Amino acid sequence: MDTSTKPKVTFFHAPQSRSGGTRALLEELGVDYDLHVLNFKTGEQRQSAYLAINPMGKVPAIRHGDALITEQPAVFMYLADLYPEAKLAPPIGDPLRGPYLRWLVFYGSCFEPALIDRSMKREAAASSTCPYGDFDTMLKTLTDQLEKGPYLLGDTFSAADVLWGSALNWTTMFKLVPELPVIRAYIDRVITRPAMQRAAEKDAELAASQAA
Ligand SMILES: N[C@@H](CCC(=O)N[C@@H](CS)C(=O)NCC(=O)O)C(=O)O
Repeated sequence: MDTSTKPKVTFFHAPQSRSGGTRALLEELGVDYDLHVLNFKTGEQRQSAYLAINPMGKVPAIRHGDALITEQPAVFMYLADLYPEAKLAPPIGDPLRGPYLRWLVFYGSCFEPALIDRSMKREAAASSTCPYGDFDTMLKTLTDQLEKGPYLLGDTFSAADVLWGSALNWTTMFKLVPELPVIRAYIDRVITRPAMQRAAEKDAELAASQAA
């Protein structure tokens, strides 16, 4: 598709939140977008204008033409497919397409629920019924893949690494995930990329301007 004919994406974002990963992806994609900043301190995400975008009152969300997309894995898949020239999403037919989808969805369906149970010190459901099995199995599944490296898809850097690199960065910082050497090395590999650094700097500026 010719990029010039695509409607511009509107990105709904709050600084220093989960939507930071989407900001990093947009920076990696190198595309122009409209930024719509929400102020969590004033509860803007719970007001009717934003609930019409995401009834969950959560970021990230994006609007593209008439399409509204929420939930990080869906947002990542949508954006990386929308801009194929950036080569951050293996296309259908590529043997890496399946693993790529797997790791994006694993984030939302296994990692996040496991993380929240752990942070709340909640007893998880029996591993046979729990969506993530148990925390250690979930984490080992991830770290076994990272050991193969350098990225989740081996030598191919993808949008999945933007999501995971960003998420592991804040979750290790908050000590929700152990900072194992394989995890630390992966985070460093991802977050030192120039686009990731630019996104982090812009986000810090935005947080400072909201705090002022
Ligand atoms: N399942 C959602 C979770 C997003 C989420 O939890 N976002 C937080 C930011 S860290 C949020 O918007 N919280 C605002 C609120 O719930 O009031 C996703 O992965 O996109």
